[in-house]
Amino acid sequence: MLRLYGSARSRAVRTLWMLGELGLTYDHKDYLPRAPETRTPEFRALNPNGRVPVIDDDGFVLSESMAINLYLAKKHKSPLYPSDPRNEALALQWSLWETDRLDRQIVNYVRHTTEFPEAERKKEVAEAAWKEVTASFDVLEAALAKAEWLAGPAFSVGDLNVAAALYRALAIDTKKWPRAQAWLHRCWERPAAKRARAMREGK
Ligand SMILES: N[C@@H](CCC(=O)N[C@@H](CS)C(=O)NCC(=O)O)C(=O)O
Repeated sequence: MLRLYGSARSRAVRTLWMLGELGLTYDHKDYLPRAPETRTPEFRALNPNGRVPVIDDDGFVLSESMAINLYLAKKHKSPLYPSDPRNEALALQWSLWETDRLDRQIVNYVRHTTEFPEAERKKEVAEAAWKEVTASFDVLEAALAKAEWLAGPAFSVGDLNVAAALYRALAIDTKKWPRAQAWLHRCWERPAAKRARAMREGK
């Protein structure tokens, strides 16, 4: 049995999107980040980092949202997993790039401009984060000027991983990067993406 630990209101939304693309059935432990259930010895045994998402696939335990999606797509021989080694490498490249260049940066930017209560917002954190977000969007824009998708001729796990991680970018002004904006919306228009988004937004 496949089990997913992690609420849609966490990076587990990325896994939920992939599970939807693959049409898999799974047991969902809908744990919020830092919820008491993630502080138990049982959960720590699954992920010593105490973070979500984590999957348990018939005893194979895996954390890190990007790795989980790459694993699931490959294991289930999904067309979303590039068969060409170069496109496979590009899917890895973009997943790792996002984790390094955008993941925390976009979260910090949105938290410190809108999500946190005003008293907790730090202008200098938001500004530093925005600098990195804009530089990364420039990179994405340039890549999408050369190709419609990030890792080959069609939508793939590379696009899914980056677009899913950019959930918060759906709510910010990205018109300075028209190709990246259009690509992001193309990705999130997919039925599995819409379902994951609805779970996150409680619809
Ligand atoms: N790089 C990890 C990050 C996981 C992560 O930071 N998850 C957050 C929720 S989105 C969490 O569980 N935080 C709990 C904590 O900070 O203790 C991934 O992509 O899976």
